[in-house]
Amino acid sequence: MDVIAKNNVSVLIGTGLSGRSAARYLLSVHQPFVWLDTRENPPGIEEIRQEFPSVNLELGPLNQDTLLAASEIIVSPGVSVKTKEIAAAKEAGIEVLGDVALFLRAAQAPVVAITGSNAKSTVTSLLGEMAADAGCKVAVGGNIGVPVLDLLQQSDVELYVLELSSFQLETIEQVNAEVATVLNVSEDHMDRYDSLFHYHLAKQRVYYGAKFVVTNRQDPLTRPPIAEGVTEFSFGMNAPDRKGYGVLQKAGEDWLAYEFKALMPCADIKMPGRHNINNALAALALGNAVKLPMASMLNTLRHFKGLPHRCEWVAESHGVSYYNDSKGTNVGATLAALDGLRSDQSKIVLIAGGVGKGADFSPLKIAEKDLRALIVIGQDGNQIAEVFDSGCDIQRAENLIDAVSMAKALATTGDKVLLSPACASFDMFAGFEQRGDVFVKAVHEVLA
Ligand code: UMA
Ligand code: ADP
Repeated sequence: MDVIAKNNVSVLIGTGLSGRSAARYLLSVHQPFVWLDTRENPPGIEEIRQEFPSVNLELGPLNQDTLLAASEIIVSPGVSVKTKEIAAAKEAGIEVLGDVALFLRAAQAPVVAITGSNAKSTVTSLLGEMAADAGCKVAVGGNIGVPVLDLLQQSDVELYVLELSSFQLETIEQVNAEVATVLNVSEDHMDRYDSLFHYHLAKQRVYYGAKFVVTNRQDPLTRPPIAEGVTEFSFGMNAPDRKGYGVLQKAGEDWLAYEFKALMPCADIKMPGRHNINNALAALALGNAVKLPMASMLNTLRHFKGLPHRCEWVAESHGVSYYNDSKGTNVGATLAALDGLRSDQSKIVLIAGGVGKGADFSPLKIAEKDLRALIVIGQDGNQIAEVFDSGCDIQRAENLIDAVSMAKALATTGDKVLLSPACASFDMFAGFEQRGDVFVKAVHEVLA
């Protein structure tokens, strides 16, 4: 340990977005570091060499001696802390942390910490918009795509709204958020976690040190293990109870409500799909905890139309609407999208498939009654097809343009065509954005 203290050289692992952001931060605070990436030739390495000419880079399999000589190890979220060499360094007493922990050490404003298997980006952006609309100087970042350390460059920030993934939470001891939430928990990243239990444990870390917590009444896995001394608000699509946000009936209409008070008709929410009512309620609960004015938050709900690739309305033709939910990358997300768009009067043609990440697709079976047809694509599409028997028409497409043409032929007036793959996209696309863009283009081409 003495040697470690004398060296005072950090090791940074990962040359991706967060790694680069951390490297800039370490240089700005004059902290010496060695920069590692487990890949011999990580993407963008030439630009990195140009931007950081003075940094010592070690590429390829992790060198145990380099790690054991570190004063601390800063690990990018894409690299598991269970990696043999990192685990051994931790065992030897070296602190292992991530860019979010570095950020939390330096941040000077309250933090809203948002995690969950699904809806993180939607709720994070919505809350960011609510805060900005209320005149608060807010900085939004994290897993949503803006590395947290970049947020420190913004001046006079009054509130940080952070989307945190389970990967990021693995490397934080205490988040100490003003308010923290686990929005929902369903299976994801089973290629990185031993079980749902371990994934759930990582998510629960968001609550460590929180002043307020926001939980989902309809998902017990979102409850913190011990909530003593912490004020808990809840949200859910059912009638709210004490400190609860939920849905009440008023004059035959569904209204957003807090405790017994109806706030606004759900129909006034601009975001599409019933599942977004739940997201609106979660954002209201978080906003309330950081004292955003209710009237202003409700106004935001009237104009915030949601993020692209999340149940995004694309087009309508012959009474059939097309939705792009390319961000539906796991079973829970696709179930929420199907439930959000379902109606007793019509059916859904679902386009699904891609890289399954070791998921169990059987929960999708519950939606069979709502499906006009299932069109599978990609590497693990057939695994999804196996879940359904004769309840709906099942076809296989080799690409999205064929899938959309098939969907058009199968849908009847009033139906919805939904791309919500329940899978990652990397077998066919660079990411969910590209998959969604290709789908949107295919819809316009097929309908032209
Ligand atoms: N990698 C290696 N060796 C390394 C470092 C990385 O093989 O030494 C690989 C990883 O396994 C991964 C890829 O490189 O496949 C990128 O990993 P990274 O840690 O460098 O990722 P960043 O570019 O820094 O982006 C990360 C988040 N990525 C991951 O957690 C994988 C981004 O979330 C996040 O937006 C960004 O930091 C800024 O905070 C993306 C994501 O997919 C959107 N997140 C997962 C999700 O949402 O499901 C958790
Ligand atoms: P994340 O950042 O957690 O991936 P997003 O807001 O990007 O979350 O939404 C991803 C997908 O999750 C959406 O495309 C939709 O399929 C699904 N989704 C949205 N809201 C919910 C919800 N409340 N519960 C479960 N799934 C949801």
